[in-house]
Order: sequence, then structure tokens, then C-alpha cells
Amino acid sequence: MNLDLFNTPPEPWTEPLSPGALVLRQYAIAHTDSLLAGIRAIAAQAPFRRMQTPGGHTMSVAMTNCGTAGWITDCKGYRYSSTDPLSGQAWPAMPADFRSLAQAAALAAGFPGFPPDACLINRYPVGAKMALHQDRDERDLTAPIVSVSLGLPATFLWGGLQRSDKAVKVPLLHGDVVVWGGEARLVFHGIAPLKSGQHPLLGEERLNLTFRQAL
Ligand code: MD6
Ligand code: FE
Repeated sequence: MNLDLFNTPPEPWTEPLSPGALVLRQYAIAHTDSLLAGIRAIAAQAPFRRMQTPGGHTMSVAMTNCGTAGWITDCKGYRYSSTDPLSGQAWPAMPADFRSLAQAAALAAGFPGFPPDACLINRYPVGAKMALHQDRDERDLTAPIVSVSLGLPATFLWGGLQRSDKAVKVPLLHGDVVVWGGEARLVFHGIAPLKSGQHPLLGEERLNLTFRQAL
């Protein structure tokens, strides 16, 4: 008889989204502590900041990066930069356990040999959102993207290859990992406004890490 109904973390399981994309439920749960410690150290060097879009809006999501390249946006456009524009210094190095988690998740999703060089870290307070977009600033669009969710639950919007395609709503919980590539690589996606709540580790926020091969 199994009396340990509540104290054992769930085993990871996978949920297909569309060809080339799947959710690895709870895949990162055992890595929570090292991810949060890593993010804290990265943010001490390269603080979270709300960037400007080329259209002149301030994003509701605060961002930082680690790795040899970091995603940035300002009045001149979206791009990758090897330095943090706030400090002029290189972004903090990508921790080895971040890279190995991303590589293992990519492999589990059928994308062997994923070498991430960029990790964008997004911080969502309650109410923050990310409009539907494509990730197309990376040089090699054959490499997948691995996305790790921590903290408050979010509603991920998963559309199609046209901006006007109807998006389905996919709940993403603390510890869930999304991997996509191949024919899904240019699918429009976004995050609905974050609902209020209290996460035991992260309080009123959500963190998301997206690992990419940018350069
Ligand atoms: C987020 N994620 O989950 C926003 N992009 O906060 C993304 O925009 C994203 O999760 C590309 C691949 C995976 C993602
Ligand atoms: Fe994206």
C-alpha cells in the first residue's frame, strides 16, 4: 500500500502541443533550488530590468540573461548582445547545471545535441503579460528552444504560423518545461496576464528561462 500520497514529487510526463512542440510536465522540479540560486546570483550581477520595445513601449516583464549572448530590445530593435547594455560587461556565465538541464530536456523531446549559448530570464509580476510573438532573432532556426517555468502558474498561448491563427491556452506550472523546434519553431506564442496568487517559493511572481542557440 502506498501511503506517501503527498510528499513525493510527481514523475515527469509529456504532453504534445503540436508537431515539434511538447510540454515536459514537472521535468525541472528537482532542479528548483539550483535554478533559483543561479538566478539570484545572475541578477546580482545583471539586474532584472524592463526593456523598451522598438515601438517605444516599456515591457511589463523584467528581463536579464546569462550565457555568451543575451536577448535585448531597445529603440533600435530586437537582437542578441554579448554584453549587458546596463554595465557594458559580458553577461554572467551560464551555470553548468542550467546548460545540462536544457540539453537533457531537448534530448528528451527528440532534439539531441542542443548547445544553448543564451538563456533569457523573464520575471513576471502579477498582471504582466507577453504579447503573441515569434522567436526569430536566432541565427540558426533549426535549433530548438527550451523554456522552464517557475513560480506562479501562467496561461501559455499557443497559436500557429500566422499571427491571426487561433491560440489555445496551455497552463504552465512551476517545474514545467516546454521544448519546441522543427516545424513548430516559428509558431506564434505568448503569455496571458499573470493572475494573482502566492507561490510558496516565489510569492507573487513567475520566472521563465528560455534557452536558445542564438549565435
Ligand atoms: C514565457 N516564453 O514563457 C515566455 N519563447 O514566459 C516565450 O516567449 C518562449 O517559452 C520561445 C520558446 C519558449 C518560450
Ligand atoms: Fe518566445
